Amino acid sequence: MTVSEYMMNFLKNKSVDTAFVVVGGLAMYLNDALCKTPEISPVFVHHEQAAAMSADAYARISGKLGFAMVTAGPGVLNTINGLVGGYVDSAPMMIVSGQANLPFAAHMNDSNIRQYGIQGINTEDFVKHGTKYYALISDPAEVAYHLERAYYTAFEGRPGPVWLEVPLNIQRMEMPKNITRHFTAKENPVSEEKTVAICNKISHALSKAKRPLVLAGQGVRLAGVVDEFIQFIEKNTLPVVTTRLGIDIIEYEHRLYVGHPGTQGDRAANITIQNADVIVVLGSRMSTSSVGHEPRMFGEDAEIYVVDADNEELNKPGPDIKERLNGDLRYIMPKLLEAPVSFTHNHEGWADFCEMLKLKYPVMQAEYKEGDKVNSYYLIDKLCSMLDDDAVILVDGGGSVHPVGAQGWKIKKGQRYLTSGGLATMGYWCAVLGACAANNYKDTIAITGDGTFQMNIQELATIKQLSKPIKIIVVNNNGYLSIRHTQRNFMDDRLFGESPASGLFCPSAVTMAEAYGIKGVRINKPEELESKLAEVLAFDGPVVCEVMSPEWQLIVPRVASDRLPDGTLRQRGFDDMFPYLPEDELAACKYIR
Ligand SMILES: Cc1ncc(C[n+]2csc(CCOP(=O)(O)OP(=O)(O)O)c2C)c(N)n1
Ligand SMILES: [Mg+2]
Repeated sequence: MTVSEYMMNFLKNKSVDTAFVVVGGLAMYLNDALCKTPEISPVFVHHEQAAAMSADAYARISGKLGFAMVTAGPGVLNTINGLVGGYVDSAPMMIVSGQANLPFAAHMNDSNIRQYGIQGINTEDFVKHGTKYYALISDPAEVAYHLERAYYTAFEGRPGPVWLEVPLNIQRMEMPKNITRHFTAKENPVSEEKTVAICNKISHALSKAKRPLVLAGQGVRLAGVVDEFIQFIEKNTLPVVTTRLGIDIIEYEHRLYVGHPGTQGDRAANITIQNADVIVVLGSRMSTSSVGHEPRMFGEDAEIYVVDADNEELNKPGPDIKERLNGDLRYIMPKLLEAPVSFTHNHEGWADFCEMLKLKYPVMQAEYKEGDKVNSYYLIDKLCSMLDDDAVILVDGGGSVHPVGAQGWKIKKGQRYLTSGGLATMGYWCAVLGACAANNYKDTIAITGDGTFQMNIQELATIKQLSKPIKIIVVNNNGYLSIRHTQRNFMDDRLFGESPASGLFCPSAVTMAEAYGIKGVRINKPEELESKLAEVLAFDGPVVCEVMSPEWQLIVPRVASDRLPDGTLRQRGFDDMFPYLPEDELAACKYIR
C-alpha cells in the first residue's frame, strides 16, 4: 500500500464519503489513490476555492469531516479564501495537497527562497493562519501519526480546518510494514470540576435574574448539544436569541425564540438584549456583527456570562463581560441541563414580553409585497413558507441576501441554514455543492445576489455535471445594492463600480444558466413569485431562478451610525434601529415589571 492509498483508506474508514477535488500533476498519486477508493465520491469542481468552500459546507451540515484535495502551488493558493472561511466559521475539514518533491519542499521550508521545484511554494506560511494543524509529510512512517492527529484536531474544542501536504515522491512510496508512530489524544482533556464550576456560576446568575436571556451561537450545534440546549431553555423558561450562524438551532415559532440580534439583526432581538439583566452566551464568539460596532453598548443593563471553547475569542475586547468561561459545550450543556436553577423572581411575564416583541416587530412588512419588482424580504418570506421541514438552505456571504436572509428567514424545526459568517465572502453560494452532498443529494437551495453570483460562476459547470436538484435563487438588483447604499449614505452619492452606469456589468443569471445547459427561470414581479417558485422547487434537477428586485431596496432594520462633523461615525443605541421608532414607542419598549 502506498502513502496515498493509506491516506484515502484512513479517510474512508472515518466515513468520509465525498471529496471536493481539482486534480493536478503534483497530486497525481493522491488523485489516483482516490480514483481507486470508490467509497469516496469525487466532486470535480472548477476552482479550488469552491473545493474548500464545499468542504466547509459539507462539514457544517453533516457534522462529518469535510475533505478537499488540491494540487501544489496555484492549487494551494486558490483554496485560501475557502480555507480561512472554514477557519473563522469553525468547520472541521481537511485539505490534502500535493507538493514538489521533498528535497525542494524541505529547502523551501528552511529558507526564504521565493520558489523551488515545479509549482512549489512554501505552503505552510500561506495556510498556517487558516488551519488548526498543518504537516508536511516527509516520511511514510509518519503518515499515520499526522492523519490521526489532524483528524482529531479538526473536531477537538472549537473545530476548524487541518492541512496535510504530501510531496510527489512521498505520495507514491510504500508504507512500512509496521507503523510504529500513532497519535494518542489526551484521555480526558476536560476536568469535571471545571465543568461543574462553570455550570454553578451560570445557574447562580440565572437564579437571581428577573430578565434572563440566552444568546446562542453555532457552537451549540458544533458541540452536538442542540437537544439538551432546547430542554435547558424550556425547563427554565429562558427567552433565546440566536446569532447568524446559530440561526437554525431553534425554530422561529418556538415560544421562547425572540430573534436574531446584530447590526443587521431584527428589532425584537436587539430590544430584548437591551432589556435583559442576565445574558448567558453559549457557543458564540460575539462577533462584531452580532454585538455592534460599539460593543460596550451591547446588553448595557445585563451581567453577561460567556461560555466559549476558544479562549482567544473569550479574551478579546468587546462587551462588558462579567464572567469569561472557557469550556466545551459538549461537556457543559448536559451538566447545565441537570443543574437546578431556583429562580428568586418569576420571569414568565418577561418571556411573554419578549414574545410580544417578536410578534409586534416582524421583519417582513405588508408593503414589501407591493411594487413592480420583488422585494427580497418578500422573496425570503415566501420561500421559507414554501420549503419543507427538512430543507437545507445556503445563503451567500456577500450582498444584501446575507442580512435579508438572516433577518427574514423563519426557520422551521429540522431545517438547516448555512452562510459564510466571519468572512461574509461573495461567492459562497457555490458551497451548495457541499451542502447538497451532505444532504444526500436531496433538494438544496442557495440564495445569492447578481453580483455575488459572478464569483464562482464556473461552478455552474459542476452543478450541471452533477445534475442534482440544486436550486439557485439569484436576486437581480442591477449590481451591488449593498455598496450602492453605502455610497449614498457616506460618499454623497458618488456611485462607483456598483452598476453598469458606474462601470460594473453583471450578466443575467438566466443567460448564465442557459450557457451552462441549466434550466433558467425569471421572476419579474410579485404576482409571479409563488407560482414560479413552485415551478422551481418542483423541478427535478438544477435550476437557476433570477428574481428581479428593486435597485434601491432598503435593508432594514439596522443599527445606524451618525456621521459626526469631524467625519467619524458614531453608532446609535443598539435598540434604536433605523427606521427609528418614535421616541415614546422606543421608551415603551423598556420592560417594567
Ligand atoms: C470576496 C468579496 N469581495 C468583495 C466583497 C465586498 N462586497 C460586499 S457586498 C458586495 C456586492 C454584492 O452584490 P450582490 O451580490 O449583487 O448583492 P446585493 O447587495 O446587490 O444584493 C461587495 C462587492 C465581499 N463581501 N466579498
Ligand atoms: Mg445585486
